[in-house]
Amino acid sequence: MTTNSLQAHFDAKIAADLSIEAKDWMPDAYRQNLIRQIGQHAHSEIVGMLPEANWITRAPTLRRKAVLLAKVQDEAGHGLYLYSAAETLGCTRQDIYQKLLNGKMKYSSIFNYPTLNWADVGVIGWLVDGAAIINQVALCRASYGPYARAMVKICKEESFHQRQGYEAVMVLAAGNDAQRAMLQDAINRFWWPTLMMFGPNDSDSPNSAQSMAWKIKRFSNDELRQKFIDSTVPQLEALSMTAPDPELIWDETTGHYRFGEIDWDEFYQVLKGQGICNHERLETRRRAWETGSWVREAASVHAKKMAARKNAA
Ligand code: FAQ
Repeated sequence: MTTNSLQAHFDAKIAADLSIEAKDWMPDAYRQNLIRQIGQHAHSEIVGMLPEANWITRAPTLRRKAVLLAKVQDEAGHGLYLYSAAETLGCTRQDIYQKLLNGKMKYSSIFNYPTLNWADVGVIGWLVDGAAIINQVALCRASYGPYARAMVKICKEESFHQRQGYEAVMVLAAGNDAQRAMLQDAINRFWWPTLMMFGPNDSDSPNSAQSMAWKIKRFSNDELRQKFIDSTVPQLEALSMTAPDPELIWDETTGHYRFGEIDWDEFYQVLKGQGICNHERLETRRRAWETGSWVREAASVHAKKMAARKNAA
C-alpha cells in the first residue's frame, strides 16, 4: 500500500471511532505525540508517588498507613502500565526514563509542591486524584488502543483513591478547630496548582487541536477544568471549606461556576524547573535509578539465562 492509502485507512478508522493498535500503520507525528503524552503521563505517576510517600512513616494511624502504602503502590503500577503502553509505540522505557532525568520530558506540575501536613495527603487524594480522574475518564476513549485500555484499569483505582482522600478530609472537617484550620490551609495551597494540572488555556495549548483531531484527547483543557470545578465546589461546600478564589461564583445563566484567573506565570516557572520541589523530585528519581542498577543487571542476567536454557531444551 502507498503512504497515501495507508493515511486514508488511518483517517477512516479515526473517523469511525475505531482503535488504532500497536501493529497498525500510523503517521509518525501521531506516534511521536503519543510517546510524548503517554511518557509524560507515566513519569507523572512515578514522580507522583513521592509527595505522598513523604507521609507513610508519619500517617496518624495504622489504618491510614496501610491505605496510603497501597495507594502509593498503585501509582507505581500505573506508571508501569503506561511505560508498557509507550513501549508498544517503539520507544524504550530506558530512553524515555533518561529523558525524564535529564529534563527533556515533563511530568505533572502538581508534584512539584511539598506536602507539609497530614491534611495535604487527604487533599491530594481528593483534589489531585479527582482532577486526574476527570482527565483520564476521557482518555479511556483515546484512539490508541493500548493507552485507552491502560486507562480503564487506572481509572478504577484512581476512583478509589479519590474516595479515600475525600473520606480523610471529611474526618478532618468534622474535627477540632486546629484540624479544620490544617485542612483549609492544605486546600488553599493545592487549589490553584490542581487547576493547573489540566494544562494551559485552550488558546495557549499547542498540542490540543491536533490531539483532538486524532481523538487522543476527547475534551479540551478548559472543558475538563470546568468539569472539575463544577463537580468539586459542591464537595468543598459539603465540608464547609472555601476555595482561595474570591471570584468563584455559580453562574445561573451558564449552569457553571465562574472562577478567577490562574497564575500562568507560576505554572510556566514550575514547568521550567523553578517549582519548590522540582530539584528534589528529580534527585530522588535519579538516586533510585542509580541504586537500582544492580536489580536491573540481575534481572537481565536472569532473563538471558532463562532464554539460553529454553534454546538448549
Ligand atoms: N504539568 O499543549 P498542551 C496523576 C505541558 S497523573 C506539566 O495543552 P497536552 C495520578 C504539556 O506537556 C497526572 N506539563 O499539552 C496521580 C506541553 O508540553 P510538551 C498526569 C504540562 O499534552 C495522582 C505543554 O505544557 N496526567 O495525577 C501540564 O495537549 C495522585 C503545552 O500543553 C496526565 O499526564 C502540567 N500540568 O495537554 C499520581 C494525563 N499541562 O509536551 C500520584 C495525560 C500541560 O509539548 C498521586 N495527559 N503541560 O513539551 C494529558 O491529558 C495532557 O498531556 C495534558 C496536557 C492535559 C496534561
